[in-house]
Amino acid sequence: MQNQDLPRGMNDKPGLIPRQVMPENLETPINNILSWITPTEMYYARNHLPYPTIQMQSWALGLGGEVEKPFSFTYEDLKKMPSVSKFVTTECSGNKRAFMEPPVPGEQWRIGAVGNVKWTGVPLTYLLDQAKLKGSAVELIFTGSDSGIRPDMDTPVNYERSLPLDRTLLAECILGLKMNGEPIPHKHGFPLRLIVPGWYGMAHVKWVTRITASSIPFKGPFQAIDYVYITNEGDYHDAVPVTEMKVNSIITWPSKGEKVHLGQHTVRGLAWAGKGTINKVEVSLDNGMTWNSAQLTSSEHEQYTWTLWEYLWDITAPGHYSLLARAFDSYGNVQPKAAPWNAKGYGNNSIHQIKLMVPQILH
Ligand SMILES: Nc1nc2c(c(=O)[nH]1)N[C@H]1C(S)=C(S)[C@@H](COP(=O)(O)O)O[C@H]1N2
Ligand SMILES: [Mo]
Repeated sequence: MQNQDLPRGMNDKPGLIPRQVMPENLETPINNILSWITPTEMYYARNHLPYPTIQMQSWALGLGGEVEKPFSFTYEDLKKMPSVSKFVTTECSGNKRAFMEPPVPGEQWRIGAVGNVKWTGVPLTYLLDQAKLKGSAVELIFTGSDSGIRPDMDTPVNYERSLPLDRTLLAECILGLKMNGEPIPHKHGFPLRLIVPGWYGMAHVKWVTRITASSIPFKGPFQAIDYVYITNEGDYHDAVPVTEMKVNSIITWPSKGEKVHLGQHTVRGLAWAGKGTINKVEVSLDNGMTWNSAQLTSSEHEQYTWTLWEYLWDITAPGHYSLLARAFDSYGNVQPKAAPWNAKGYGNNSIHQIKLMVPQILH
């Protein structure tokens, strides 16, 4: 049963932290998740519009625009096509927005708008090769089935995003049919979802129903108003599109306010990057004065996936501690103390800080 059949209002992701009720936005309680793979029911949900109703009897994926041979594929057609699986860490570009200083509007994500799952589906280039793109095509537009009114517009719009016609990028993309080995749950894009490894979440269009090759750059609201880095709200003259994920990491243990006592402890966390892989993670126990190498403990050090890390912390003195963790990627990028502030609060890869008070042992 797809969970679109659940009675309206029934919460099928009870373990998540609500950030907005309508449309539904839920954050993963990431401190509680110790597995490399995020269990599907614990995966964060980010929606701009109400969930769509999908009629499978009439559902099809259309492929048109600047192509020699426009196509329409059924779900059954897609299931018979060549398929690949990829583990992909996807972070919402608004993750860590709650830590932006000064604060910015938007969903106040803390550290849990990120997850790592196995996606299985049809390579995007397999479909493109059948439709044969014309030389005039410069972008591909992916249309989601969800539609609704944005607060800043009068007429309903669908969630739509484009990708540049960059062969290297497109060769990595999957039209996902399965998430962690099962048909994608309704909330995560059933029956078909775009996966763009290494890019922030907004590019991974859910409920994809149409792909349009376009001869002009796409300027839809989820492309040109949302998901751009700007420094003054309302001023788009120097807007830079949000694309690849920046190198980032979080401390998952201890969490803020955790009771930690003298003795040996394992500090734990996660680190990820966009195109690169994680080379190194360092931990500081003294607010960044000195740094120590953490151990990368994932057996999988694949591109596009996060790495678990840990650091043995021997606390010999009570007092106040400020724990920091910073990740380095294979391109030599490192997380900054404070990421560039931007009016919409995207791409916050600032170093995560946990402040703790270790008490005296009372005899
Ligand atoms: N159709 C559609 N696709 C979408 C969105 C959406 O609102 N509608 N949100 C995007 C954003 S911003 C993110 S971070 C991811 C979230 O995917 P999830 O809800 O499966 O976690 O989906 C992306 N794809
Ligand atoms: Mo997002």
